Amino acid sequence: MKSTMKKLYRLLNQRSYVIRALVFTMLNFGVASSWADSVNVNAVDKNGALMSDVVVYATPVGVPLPPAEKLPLVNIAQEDLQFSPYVTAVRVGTQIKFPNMDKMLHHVKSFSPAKQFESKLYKKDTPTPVLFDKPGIVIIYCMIHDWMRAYVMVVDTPYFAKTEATGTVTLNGLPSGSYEIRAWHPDLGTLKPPLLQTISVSNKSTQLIKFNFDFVAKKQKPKQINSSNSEY
Ligand SMILES: [Cu+2]
Repeated sequence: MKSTMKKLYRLLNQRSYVIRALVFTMLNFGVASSWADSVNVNAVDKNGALMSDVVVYATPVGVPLPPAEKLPLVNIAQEDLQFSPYVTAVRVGTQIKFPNMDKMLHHVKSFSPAKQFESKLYKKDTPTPVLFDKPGIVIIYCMIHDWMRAYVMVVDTPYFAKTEATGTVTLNGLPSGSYEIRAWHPDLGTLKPPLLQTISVSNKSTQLIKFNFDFVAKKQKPKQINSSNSEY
């Protein structure tokens, strides 16, 4: 493969514009088709059941991260007296807004070292989005409804995803190389590190890896009052 590449690069130095254009196209095709790969990840609990709300992220080893692209504005709503979604994964530098879809007030607050913030009692006036500028786990509370929780995993890599009910995610577009793949679920808490596997991604391969958590995930806490009971 390497000697073929060398020949191609040598051809690039030729004078003929046509040959140069052709070789350039071949090289670009090679980059797109065989130098970027995907990793399929399964997350299962103690009983072997597939797990949702698992954040999976890949960090390249010994290679700088690609520069941050324009990051999307992310939403975590308060809806029917719950945060939705319950778990969110974002790259460092992402802004998140917290719209209130309910008819009552919420008071959103985080005490987490990775991001402390507070948006006091509000209804329709969505506060200014919050910038998540450090990696780490951020737990978000409502100071009025004590069962309400949201978790934000802020990661320093563009390669991340969250499992839905299928318990599976695919990380796409990983350039060849070594990666640390981590899997995190809110029930690990903030003290236990994410589960970790190191893998090597190479040409035209789709890796399949599995993370086994040693617990059964608790459900998002149910709301504890009837929304019509309270002004709040
Ligand atoms: Cu609330």
